[in-house]
Amino acid sequence: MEQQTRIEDIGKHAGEQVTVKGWLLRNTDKGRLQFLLVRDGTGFIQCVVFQKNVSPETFENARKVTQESSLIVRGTVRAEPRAPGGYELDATDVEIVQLAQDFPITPKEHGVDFLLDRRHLWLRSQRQWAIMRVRATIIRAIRGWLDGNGFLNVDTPILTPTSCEDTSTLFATDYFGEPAYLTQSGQLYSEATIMAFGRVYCFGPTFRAEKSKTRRHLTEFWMVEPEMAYADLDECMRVEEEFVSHIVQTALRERAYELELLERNTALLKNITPPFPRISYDAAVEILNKKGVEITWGDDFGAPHETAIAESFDKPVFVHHYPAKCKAFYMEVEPDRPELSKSVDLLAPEGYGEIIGGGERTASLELLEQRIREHKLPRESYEWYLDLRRYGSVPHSGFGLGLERTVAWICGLPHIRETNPFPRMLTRLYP
Ligand code: NSS
Repeated sequence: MEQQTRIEDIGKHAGEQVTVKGWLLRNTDKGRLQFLLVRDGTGFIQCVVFQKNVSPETFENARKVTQESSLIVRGTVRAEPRAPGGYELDATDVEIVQLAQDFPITPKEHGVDFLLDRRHLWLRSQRQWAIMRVRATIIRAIRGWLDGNGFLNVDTPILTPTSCEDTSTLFATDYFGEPAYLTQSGQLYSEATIMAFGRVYCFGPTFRAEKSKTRRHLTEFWMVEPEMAYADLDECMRVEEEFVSHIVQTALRERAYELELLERNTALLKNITPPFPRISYDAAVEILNKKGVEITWGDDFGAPHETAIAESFDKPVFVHHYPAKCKAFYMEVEPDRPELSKSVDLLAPEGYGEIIGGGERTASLELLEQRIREHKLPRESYEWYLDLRRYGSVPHSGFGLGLERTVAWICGLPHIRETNPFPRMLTRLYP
């Protein structure tokens, strides 16, 4: 096949003849001049087709090519400071690979359900392109930071016999006559692998049958979960702030063009550097009381609470020491105040809410057995997990960062649905 130049690399070929293989995003007809905005997956370039410089066949192709037709354009790269990427292509040849008819997503406004039904086509838009490129960079930043800071990637199963979080959000399936559940979190398994490898992380899809329709919930989302042996709650927060700052700064550095396309106010993100403010649950309740947001001590925070707390800070804020009764069974307790757990959530600014949940895990066998009873969990299924407290139990901590919520925040998106290539929600399993 004829070699193609990626639009991303077009700047290296100024003045040269190149071949671009892609699709037509849109065109402008100026009579003897045709402007074709072409995308190839790596970027966008305006191709200028001037009637007097090309064959009649090429000019006719440029005139008749429709939105989302696949095409090959040959021409010379010209620096053009006013063009978005800084370059244009003076076309000498336009070849149509397939002429698309009536592409359903036009530049006019469409409703979100219309677009989600056509997600397989919607992904081709400039905005979705930008979001997925930021997402991929965030994934690379996540792995890069963990790999470079002593964490070993040890993945955990997706089909599991038990729950890790709230049993009411389990997706059940039939495993050769036995019930099995899609994983809600790899945490319990990572607690096993740290005893073999010290510091680990798992990173993959997780599932929750969330019955509520919100801007922050998917039923299938990706979570990265670092877990650390010999680490307390303080160390957990220290790692989180370094980790999140690295992710944000990498996205700013490597995806400036995409964030500009998304019209993201990046000044707010430049500020995301360690340390992050830390407040206790008690102090958070005080902030809410002062602001007149209704809350009873002991209740978990919902989205409006999280937004109100985060408004007082211009960086993500740690809220630690939640009441034990609003957190999962595995949380360590605070010895001086046993009604509190050694838990910590990280709340993102600008109303994005909780992006990380985590904390210190119960090290004691007796307390864990008691919690399993209190939460009415089937003890047999957790026997292996109890072994971790029987054989060399140590203080340990970890956390889970929701990829899609992080992408929504960094891209400045109003809803989580655009952060996943094919989002799964309460009323959506298609396409
Ligand atoms: O339920 S979490 O708060 N915590 C855990 O699952 C722990 N087992 C993680 C750990 O310590 N290893 O979920 C963690 C994060 C949360 O802060 C969100 O960012 C994200 O996972 N999350 C979600 N994102 C999108 N949709 C849904 N439904 C969702 N639920 C949690």
